[in-house]
Amino acid sequence: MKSESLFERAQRVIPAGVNSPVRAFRAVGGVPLFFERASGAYLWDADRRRYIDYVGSWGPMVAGHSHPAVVEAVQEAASRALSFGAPTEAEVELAEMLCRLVPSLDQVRLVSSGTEATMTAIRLARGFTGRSVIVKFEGCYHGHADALLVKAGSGALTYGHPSSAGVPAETAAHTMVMDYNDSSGLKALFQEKAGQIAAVIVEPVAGNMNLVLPAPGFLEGLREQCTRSGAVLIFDEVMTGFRVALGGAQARYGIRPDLTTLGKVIGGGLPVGAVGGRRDIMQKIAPLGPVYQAGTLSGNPVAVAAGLATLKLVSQPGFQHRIESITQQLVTGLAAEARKAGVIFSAQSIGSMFGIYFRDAPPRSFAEVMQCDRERFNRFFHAMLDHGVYFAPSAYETGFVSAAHDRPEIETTLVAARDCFERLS
Ligand code: KE4
Repeated sequence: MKSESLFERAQRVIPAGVNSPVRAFRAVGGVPLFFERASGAYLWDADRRRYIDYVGSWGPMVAGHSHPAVVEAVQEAASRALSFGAPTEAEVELAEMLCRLVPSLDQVRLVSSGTEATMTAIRLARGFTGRSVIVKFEGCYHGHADALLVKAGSGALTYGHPSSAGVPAETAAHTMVMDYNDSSGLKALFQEKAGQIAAVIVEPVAGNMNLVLPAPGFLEGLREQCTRSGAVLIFDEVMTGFRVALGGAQARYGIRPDLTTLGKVIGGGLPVGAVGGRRDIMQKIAPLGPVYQAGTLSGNPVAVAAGLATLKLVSQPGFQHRIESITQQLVTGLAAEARKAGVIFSAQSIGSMFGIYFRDAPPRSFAEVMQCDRERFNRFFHAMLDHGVYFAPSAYETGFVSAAHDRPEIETTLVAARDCFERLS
């Protein structure tokens, strides 16, 4: 296999042969696939084998791979310039579109990744409130900024510990890690530490411990506690933005965060992130205010062109409804095939995101995610890969459907799943 020889070559010059850990297939075992081409719902690997793609580059490819309108926009922008390091009309147009589509955005600052967006949101919240403590949730991932690579402390109300080497304990000490969907725990926390909390950052629909939906009242409780205490509520919608609904999870659940971070879809596959929200908070960012933030390629014209073209496609009438319906057909079909084969399995979807679980019901918390049968997922992952169906190479990742997926792709996936579930039972 060409992927094998490429992987050997890659490992000589790139740590673990990959530029982002999850790509190394260490969670599922085996040799990571090296891809060469993508179009619509499909990928082709270095051996020219075709796969139906349910990773979608971890979210960005919501319109389908290499959509002609996006490729054309990128080519046109690139033919004029690759980068200025100066303002352009296109980035104003993108900022205006984001403020129009996402209810809570008064203003927005473009950056080049989701990590940059969340790192900036944390610094903004601390600069705006003058407080230091950040609250996050077990199982939620917000990129790899030091303050967010923190795992739960020993007691429910104790400060966090680094979840990565290289993060100083003093940094982690300002971050508290709570249980996702634990509204009562949150109330206790605010009773004890309200005046110290700069911000709560949350994935309003969790997508980094597989897919976990917010329990009724959880997001409302966050909003209420933050309003009452003056803490900044940050919705990390890097993944959920334009996937859960056109205006993000905040539009679907009717909750108005103070800051929102975005990424993935808004770059259409090229590097774009964004942090935005209440004007009074955004006015604190340099060069207007004392909170520094900068980026050589922020608002890059080629990346912005890809993002604008993608957002124009996702905001077309009927786009969200159609992609949500296809995603529902996928998860309903998978659950039916597993039931027929007698395999303990469940699945759910929201918008164009879906979760598959080797557990009798979709998990509602990090602890329940840990009850999923990971070994069975890994066998299912490889069996489906042999059938030309590419799921995320980890039991703890969300799946993504694009507008290019239709009945033929769903049917092919379900026929493959039927065989794989039978082999598992
Ligand atoms: P990036 O820095 O990778 O652009 O974004 C970080 C990030 C922030 N917030 C949320 C909710 C995210 O899901 C992410 C990144 N998501 C992962 C997928 N689980 C990216 C894949 C990877 O790390 O290679």
